Amino acid sequence: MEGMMLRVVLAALLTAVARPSPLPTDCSDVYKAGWGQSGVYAIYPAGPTSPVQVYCDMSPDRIDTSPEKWTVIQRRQDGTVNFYMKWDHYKRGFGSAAGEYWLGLETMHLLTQAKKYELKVDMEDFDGQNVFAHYSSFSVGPEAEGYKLSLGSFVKGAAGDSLSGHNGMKFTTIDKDQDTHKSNCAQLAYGAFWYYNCFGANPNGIYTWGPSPPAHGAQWRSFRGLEYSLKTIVMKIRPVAE
Ligand SMILES: [Ca+2]
Repeated sequence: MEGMMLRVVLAALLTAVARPSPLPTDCSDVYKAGWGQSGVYAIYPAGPTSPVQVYCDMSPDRIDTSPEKWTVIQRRQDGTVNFYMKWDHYKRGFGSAAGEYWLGLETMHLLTQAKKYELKVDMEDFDGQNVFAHYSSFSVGPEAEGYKLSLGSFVKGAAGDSLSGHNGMKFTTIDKDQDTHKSNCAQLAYGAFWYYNCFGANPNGIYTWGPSPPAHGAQWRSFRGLEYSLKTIVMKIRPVAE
């Protein structure tokens, strides 16, 4: 009897030790852990030894006012961070989660293989117009497949759909050409993205404060066209159907 009791107690102890720690993998988890303010948080999509700084957009939903729990994966807002970077930077991420940054393709892959996410792209021009484009799903494949983009359907948004053409494309940087153009679109467009031949959206293009030479800015074709670099552009994801 005593031996059996001991085994029961040991089993209970082992269960307690083996239970995974409640480290957040995204901003939805951050919110569930009790943090409801927008700001910079650490998430752990690759496990407890690999924290990643991220900006969580907890701004209230316009309809039911509950926080939206978006995980920001890319943000341009003032031109302070150089986005004309090479493959290794786009793989690992760069910039500051408190300002402009790119989360990193590997982290995007880890996040989006673990849960199904939707994507919203917020943008603003220098005339104060705020628009967005919302997509039903967003995921990034493994590095072995070139971090291929899988994008769901365009749901809504006054920005219009300038991203669907990028669906199924591998990621291209100045030093890794995986696009369908005979040249390298990252070199032609001064950016890095899931280019095809070449793009409808160039959110990582050179920050040029408004009017820009054709195909040189942070651009969204169906909003301000390809001769205008936006004031802000933010890509953010959250789990579908929560
Ligand atoms: Ca090419």
